[in-house]
Amino acid sequence: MIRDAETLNVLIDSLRRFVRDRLVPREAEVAETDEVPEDIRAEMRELGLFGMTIPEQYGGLGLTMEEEVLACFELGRTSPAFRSLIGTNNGIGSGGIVIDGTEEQKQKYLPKIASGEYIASFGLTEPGAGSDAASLTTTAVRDGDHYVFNGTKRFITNADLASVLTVMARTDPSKRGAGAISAFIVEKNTPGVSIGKPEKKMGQQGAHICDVIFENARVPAGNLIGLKEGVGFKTAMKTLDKGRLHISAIAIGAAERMLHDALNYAMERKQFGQPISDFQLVQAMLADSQADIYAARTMLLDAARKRDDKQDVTMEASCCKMFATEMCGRVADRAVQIYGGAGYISEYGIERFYRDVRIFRLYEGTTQIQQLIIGRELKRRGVMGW
Ligand code: COS
Repeated sequence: MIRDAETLNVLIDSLRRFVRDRLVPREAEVAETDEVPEDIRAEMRELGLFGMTIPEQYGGLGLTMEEEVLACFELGRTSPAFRSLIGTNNGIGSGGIVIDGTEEQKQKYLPKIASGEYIASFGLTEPGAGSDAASLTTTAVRDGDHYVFNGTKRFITNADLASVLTVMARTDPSKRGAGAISAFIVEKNTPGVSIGKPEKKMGQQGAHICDVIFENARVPAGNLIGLKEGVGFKTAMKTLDKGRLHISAIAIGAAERMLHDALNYAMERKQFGQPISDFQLVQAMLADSQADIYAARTMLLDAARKRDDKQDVTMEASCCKMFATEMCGRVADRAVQIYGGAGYISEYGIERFYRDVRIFRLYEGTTQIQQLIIGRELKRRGVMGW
């Protein structure tokens, strides 16, 4: 749903210029320094990018899902590390509070997340609980007006920069499974919360992931999201349904950028006396990529509109996440192929994208988890309603 086309066009236009003129020229620097520089962060705050999806009454732009997807197509067209900095505030880091938080929790945290004063992270994954998220073992045991946290979260995006984290923990350690999991807002400066060193990764330098360790950390009972125990796994899954649409849009933006770069390269690079873009085998790779991107864009916009229409999009979100991220991987591979030997050399930039986009098929649920969810939903819903 687009609320006001004119206002949205202004936003999309300024995002396009910001990405093209301010972010793209800094890509190599961010990869080299492993950091998004402060002047860029400040510009992101000024543009309201930390609060794109947070409702307007809490200081955000309140974008609908369709609007968010259109904005993310633009943001996706540069190194994913830039998007990662604002990604958790707009998605999994704030989603639990937006979807299931109490009014008091929203008023306390969302304005600071929307302005970028706070970075928000999402703590679901653990050393022993990745795809099988419901097997998590971090505990949060009630003790008077507090819950006492113990355990370790792993690969937590932006944890080193975060002020607050949405953390899923087991409030009834005697019970296994999803029903004993609750979601909390944890302030990082809580005594007993510590952050590990950023991991060395295959790509996306400038975006950090770290362990978060809880050792008898006492979190106020008022920070239990929605003040309801036992529904934290559902909060996490609802947050991920939306997050998967967001990641799909970023993957599509990245694929567009790689196709743009590969096309330009193919039109300039001459072999056998002519630009390689004149060769039909190169055109086939360009054409397959364009058709792939078009298909992903179309399906994602459809899913986003369905979500805005309050329909259940669990299956559609998984279809989009699976198709868009696998598609992005195919486009990355073809782009490197079109560059030939230069595709393997750092200074051409395409090998960096090739590495950067590999994570899209892993985080917020691997392709195999998306297949599992689609399979389950198909069994539940059927295909044609007969
Ligand atoms: N929206 C709302 N509720 C949901 C839901 C969704 N999308 N998905 C599951 N639930 C509910 C179920 O309805 C069930 O509720 P009841 O107990 O009341 O029936 C409960 O949550 C448990 O769900 P389920 O039985 O499906 O859990 P499983 O452990 O079998 O599997 C999967 C869930 C595999 C789908 C889940 O663990 C998953 O998505 N794993 C990947 C995690 C992930 O993306 N990690 C990335 C880390 S974040 S970067």
